Amino acid sequence: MADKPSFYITTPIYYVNAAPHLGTAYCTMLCDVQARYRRAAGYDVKFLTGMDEHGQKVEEAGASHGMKPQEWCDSQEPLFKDLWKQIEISNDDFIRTTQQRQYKAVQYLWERMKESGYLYKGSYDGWYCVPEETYFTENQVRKSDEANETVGQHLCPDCGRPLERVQEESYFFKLSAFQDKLLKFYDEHPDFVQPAFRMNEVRSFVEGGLQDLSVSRTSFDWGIPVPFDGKHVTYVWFDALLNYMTAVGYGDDSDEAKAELARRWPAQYHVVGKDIIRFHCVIWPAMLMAIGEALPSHVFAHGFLTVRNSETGKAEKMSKSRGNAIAPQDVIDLLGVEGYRYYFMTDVTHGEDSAISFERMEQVYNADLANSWGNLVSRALNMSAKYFDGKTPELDEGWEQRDNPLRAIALGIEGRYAKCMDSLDYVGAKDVVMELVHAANHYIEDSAPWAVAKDPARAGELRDIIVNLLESIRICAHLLAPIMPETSVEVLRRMSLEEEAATDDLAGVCEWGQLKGGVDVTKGDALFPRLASQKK
Ligand code: ME8
Repeated sequence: MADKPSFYITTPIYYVNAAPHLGTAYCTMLCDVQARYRRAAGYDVKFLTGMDEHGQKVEEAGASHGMKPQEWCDSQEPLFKDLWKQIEISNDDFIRTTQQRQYKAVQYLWERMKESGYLYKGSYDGWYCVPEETYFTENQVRKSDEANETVGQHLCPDCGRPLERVQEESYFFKLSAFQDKLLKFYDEHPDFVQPAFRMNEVRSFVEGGLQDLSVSRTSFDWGIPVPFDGKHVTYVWFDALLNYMTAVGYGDDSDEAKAELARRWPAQYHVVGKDIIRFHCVIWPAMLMAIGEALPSHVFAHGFLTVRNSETGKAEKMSKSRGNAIAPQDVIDLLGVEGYRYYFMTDVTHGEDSAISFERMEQVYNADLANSWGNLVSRALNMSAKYFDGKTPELDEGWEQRDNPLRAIALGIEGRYAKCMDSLDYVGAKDVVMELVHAANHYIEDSAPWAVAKDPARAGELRDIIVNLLESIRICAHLLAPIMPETSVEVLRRMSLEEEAATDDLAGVCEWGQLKGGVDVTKGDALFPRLASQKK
C-alpha cells in the first residue's frame, strides 16, 4: 500500500440522540462514493465515520429512555452500523468518542493547548443551545415575539429552539487571536471550502470578528475530563472535532501510530452538512493552528434534504424533531439499495438544499435505471445470447480500432468523468456516463440488429453491433461502480468479466478493446424492474 498515495476522507460523527435518517445516510453515502472512486483510481483510502457520544444532548436522550449515557450510546451503535452495512457503506474505521483512543487524544490535546498559550480560565455567562450544542451571545439570540408559549424566550438563531442560560467556570480557547491567520489561510487556499460559494459565507463570518470559545464545562459531567483540572469536562465540539486526527493515530505515541499520522494527516476531505460549516472551517482550523498541526485540504459542505410541508407548501429541512424525516428503509423498499444510492447521489445537487419526493424517486429510477441502463444491459446481453449461442461474439483482429459512434463517445469520457468525480460532482459524472448509455440505446434502434440478423451475408455487421454494445456496457459498469457497486459487479459477471469486476481498478477501463470474445453471457433477471406508480 505504501506506494499508493493516501486519500483520507471523513463524515461528521453523528450524535446518538436518534436513529440515523435519510440526511445522515446522504452525507455518509457522498463519502462512500468518493472512497470507492478513489480506491479504484489508485489511492490508498481511509474512510472514517462514527458516533459523537458526549454532551448534554446525548445525555438527555439517554435519560429520556431511562438509560445511563454509555448504556444508551452502546444501544444505538448497531442502528448506525447496520444501516451503513445495508446501504453498502465501505468505511474502513468507525470511531466512537467514548473509545479509549479518543480519551487519550483529547487529553493530549489539552496539554498541547495549555502549552500553546491559547488557553485561559474564565467564566462563561451566556446562552447555550442543547440541540445544536452551541454557545450564543446576547446579541446573537433571537427573542420570541410570537403569541405562543415561547413568548419572551431566548431562541436559537440557527434552529429556533429555546436556549438555556449557562453560567459556569470554563476554559476558553483564544479563537479571537486567529482572525487574521484564518483570513490569510483562506486567501492562500481558495478551494479549502467547497463548493466555492460557501467560502464567502465562512469568510464574512470571520471578517465579522471572532469571540473566544468556551471549551470546557463544569455544570455537567458527560464528557472527557480536562487532565489538569478534574472539575472540568471537555466541551463536546472540542472533543468531537479531534476524532478526525484520533482515528489516524493522534495522541498515541507508538511508532505505528506516529507513522500512520504522518502518512494520513492532513485529511483530503471532511464532508459535512452546511449546518456545521463554522465548526469545520473556522474553529477546527484555528485549533490545528494553535497546536501546530496541518490543516485538512478541503471541507465539502453539502446542503439539506428538504421535504415539502403539505400544509404550507414550503420546503423544510428534514429532521427528527419536525417529525418529517423519511426512514431509509422506506426508500430501500421502493427502489432497492442501489436505486436508493443512485437517486441520492445523482439527482440531488450536492452543494444546495434539495427537495426530495417519492414521485421524483420513481421518475428517476424508471427513466435512468429501468428504461435506460437496465434496458440497455438486458437488450444487449439477450441479443448476444440469442445470436451467438449464449456467448459474446468471437472478436476479429483489429476490432478495437474500427470507428463507430459508441467508440467515439467512450474515447472522450474518462477525463470528463474524473474531473466531476474528483470534485464530488456526481450529478455531472452521471451525465457523462449516461451520454454513453443513451447513445448505446439509440444505436440499437439505428442499427436494428434484429433485421441485420436475418441476413447471413451481414454476419460481420451483426457481430460488430453486439461487440460495440457490450464494450460500451463494460465501460459504463466500471464508471457507475462507485455509485452502484453490486449492479456493476453483476453486469460484468454476466459478461464473464469476473476478474475485472473484482479488481475495481479504473486505470484504463475506458480504453476501447477489452471485451472478452466467445465467453458465456448470462441473460439474468431485469436489473431494475420498472416501478408502477405508487404515489406516497
Ligand atoms: O452535527 N439533509 O451531528 P448530527 C442533509 N455530532 N444532511 C443532513 C440532514 C438533512 N436534512 N440532517 C442531518 C453533528 N444531516 C455533530 C458533528 S463532527 C466532528 C460532529 C447530516 O448528528 C449533515 O451532514 O447533528 C449534518 O452536518 C450532519 O448530518 C449532522 O449530524
